[in-house]
Amino acid sequence: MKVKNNIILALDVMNGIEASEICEKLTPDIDTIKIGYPLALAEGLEIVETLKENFGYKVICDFKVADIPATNEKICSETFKSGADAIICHGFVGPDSVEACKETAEDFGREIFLLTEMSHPGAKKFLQSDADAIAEMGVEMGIKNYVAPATRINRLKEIREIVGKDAFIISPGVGKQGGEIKETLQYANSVIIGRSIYESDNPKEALKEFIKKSQ
Ligand code: NUP
Repeated sequence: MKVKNNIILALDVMNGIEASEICEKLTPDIDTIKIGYPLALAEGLEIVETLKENFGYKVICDFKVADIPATNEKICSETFKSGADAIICHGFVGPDSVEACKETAEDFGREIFLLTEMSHPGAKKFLQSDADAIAEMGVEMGIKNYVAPATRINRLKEIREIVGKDAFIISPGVGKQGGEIKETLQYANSVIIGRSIYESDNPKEALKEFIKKSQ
């Protein structure tokens, strides 16, 4: 996946009108959007097609898929049917569950991102101790795309070492969660930024500032 300016916008606003208003301000500096449960539950999955048609974005659905294989397959199918270019899946559920996501993505000609360690403080409690093994599993399974935290740069670096230089890592946690864009982009291919942009009084300026800082 190629991401303009190496910044993916996390569009966690609660309605389609607000989403469109923000997108209008940020185009053309952004070409990839991540939506999650907040906007998908508020507006329905049709929001994916709306964003793609109106703005030409690539859309990643952050549904953190974490169920048994049969259910993962259904979740991924519905998501790809909506037009999503990629879906984020949890790794802790194990290889069979992840394989179901991977195979469904291949059937649709789309992509999955494997979530390793999360960016919030609570991820240290359970997820961190298994994150390296999750990344190793991804490599063994031939997965090319990963999500790893901007909030713990040493962990991001370690996960990069495991997945290798050709893997594509997207990294949330820049801005509101405390991560720095330039440092993060030393190890990640793209950052994911939400509130620091869409909650800003001037989202366009906030985005431009991140682009400047990233250089
Ligand atoms: O580990 C993760 N941390 C994280 O923040 C995995 C994620 N998918 N996210 C998502 O990234 C989170 O749900 C939100 O959509 C975005 C970060 O947004 P913000 O903290 O920049 O507002």
